[in-house]
Amino acid sequence: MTTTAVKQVLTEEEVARFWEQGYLLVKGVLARDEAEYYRGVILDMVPRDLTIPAHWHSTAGRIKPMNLDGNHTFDTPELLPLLFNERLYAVAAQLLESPRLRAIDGSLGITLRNQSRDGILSQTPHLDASVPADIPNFLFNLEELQVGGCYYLGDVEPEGGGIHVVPGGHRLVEEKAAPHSEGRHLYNDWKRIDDFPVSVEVTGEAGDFALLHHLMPHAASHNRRPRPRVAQFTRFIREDHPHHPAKPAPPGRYNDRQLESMTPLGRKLLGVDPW
Ligand SMILES: O=C(O)CCC(=O)C(=O)O
Ligand SMILES: [Fe+2]
Repeated sequence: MTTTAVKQVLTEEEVARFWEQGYLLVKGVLARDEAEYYRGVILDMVPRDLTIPAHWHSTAGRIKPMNLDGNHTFDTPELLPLLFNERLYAVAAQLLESPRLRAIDGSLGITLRNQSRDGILSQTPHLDASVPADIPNFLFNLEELQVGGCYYLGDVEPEGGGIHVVPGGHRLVEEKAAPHSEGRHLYNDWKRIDDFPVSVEVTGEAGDFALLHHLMPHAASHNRRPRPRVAQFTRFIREDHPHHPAKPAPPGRYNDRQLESMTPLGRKLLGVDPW
């Protein structure tokens, strides 16, 4: 077992802002040309005749590629490195106060220009917390925390389909859930947060990462700009997570090409090698 020190990549001010606001735009996680590369890989998945495969999701201009088996993780050798970006990992390790993390998710989203007059949001504000919905309440500790969000693989200007968040909303979730015996089940298991303060759009540049606390109410928004918003979602949890304790990747989980694309850090974050 090796112990790796947690590198301090965020300033004290950024760390304080994350805990206060519940989100942080991490600038320049990818270089602009890297972001453009991943953007191209994802856009090339869309059939050029715009026939959207029946097993993909498509809602209000938001296209979510899916695998045939219903899994939303895209871990091809081309996209896999997004799950083990060194800088983003260092940010997550600093916030989670542990170097021993797992990287999860790997889902994708393409938000097309959409003139719907049906409000600003294309989703009800919700949580995707790292806590099973049958658990009575959150623990509100670092072991249970999940930090994650989306890489912006192109500039996201105002009304460009940026993710919406409620500044400080994670603290409001805790305030409501903590004293309640069934806090995990409020707001329909936190899938319909309908009376929280107004949300704001997280804008950013190609290569930035919108990082959210897992108790941050958030929602997708309509894209009013011509260019699609292309995003990849990555999340981090600690190896000692109370509900998802780390297990090694089962033999055969990754093929040779996937294994070749993994760095030593990637192998640990994906459970191929132990920490
Ligand atoms: O695409 C976005 O900006 C957010 C999507 C989201 O939160 C979700 O699909 O759970
Ligand atoms: Fe979500």
